[in-house]
Amino acid sequence: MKLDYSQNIQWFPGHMTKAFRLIEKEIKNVDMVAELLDARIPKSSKNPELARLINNIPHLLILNKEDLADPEITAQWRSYYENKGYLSISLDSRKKQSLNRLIRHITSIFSDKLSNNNEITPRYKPRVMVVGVPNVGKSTLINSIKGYRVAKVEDRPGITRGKQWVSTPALDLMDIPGVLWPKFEDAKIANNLAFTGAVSDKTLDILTLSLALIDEIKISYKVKINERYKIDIKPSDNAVDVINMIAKSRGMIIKGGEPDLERAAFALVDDLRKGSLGRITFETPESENFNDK
Ligand SMILES: Nc1nc2c(ncn2[C@@H]2O[C@H](COP(=O)(O)OP(=O)(O)OP(=O)(O)O)[C@@H](O)[C@H]2O)c(=O)[nH]1
Ligand SMILES: [Mg+2]
Repeated sequence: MKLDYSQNIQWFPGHMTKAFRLIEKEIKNVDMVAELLDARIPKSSKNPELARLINNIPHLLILNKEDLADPEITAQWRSYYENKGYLSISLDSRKKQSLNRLIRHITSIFSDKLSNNNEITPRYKPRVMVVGVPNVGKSTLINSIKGYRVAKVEDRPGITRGKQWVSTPALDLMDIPGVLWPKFEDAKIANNLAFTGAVSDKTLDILTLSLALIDEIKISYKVKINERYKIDIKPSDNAVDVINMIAKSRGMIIKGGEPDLERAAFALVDDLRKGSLGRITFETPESENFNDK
């Protein structure tokens, strides 16, 4: 039996309303929106409100952190979105090769305007707004395109707090704070965003989150969990059994000899986020049936 490990995640603090208004206001000053999705959750990390704001400018979906996601499923998501009329690319925004591909991709979209550049008219440079959920890698991408650090990056959500234009030889990029949206369809989306680090851990109960995580991956990624923690999950084991097994196997014990489930939970969530469990994707286009542009 699958238990319900959803928790009431508080994920729309005041600064997000501000960030969303910033997008609304600035969208008329750009030629294109590049929306970063987390390749492990290409549905849950896609902003359902954004399409409404984008009129007649290209909307590129960048499936970022591809190094952490299952490559076959990433390819399926790209075709899924391209069939719906989006432009798409997948990458690891920390890598130079990825960025060269991205710059070529964007400049090809504006090839008409770029070919009109000549010595008399000023060089045309596409202005790109980089949006996405907190912690998805927007500032990392911008720093990589720039070639050195111009935007603050940390492995927790909520780092960028205001708008910043960054000018590079090929593109002008706008870095903005990460945004989530006030409404969400179900607890699964909230959990997916929390697993991958888009929601501040301060608002989460990590043990509850780890149980939901185990429930999501204990069948499809059983081998990876078994290998990582040197355990042997049986079909009858529930999430609580599994977190107990991880704690015991890792020698995480509290006074009185009981397994330290809290510590095991932190280790599991941390391993997932760092990629130590291997490449894991939480949703496939077939498993989803959602209304989209
Ligand atoms: N594995 C992996 N990690 C990445 C990738 N891109 C970014 N990161 C990491 O993700 C974390 C968050 O990156 P940021 O660039 O600060 O994310 P952001 O979207 O600007 O976050 P906010 O400003 O909080 O909205 C950092 O630890 C980055 O090193 C990627 O492609 N792969
Ligand atoms: Mg940032």
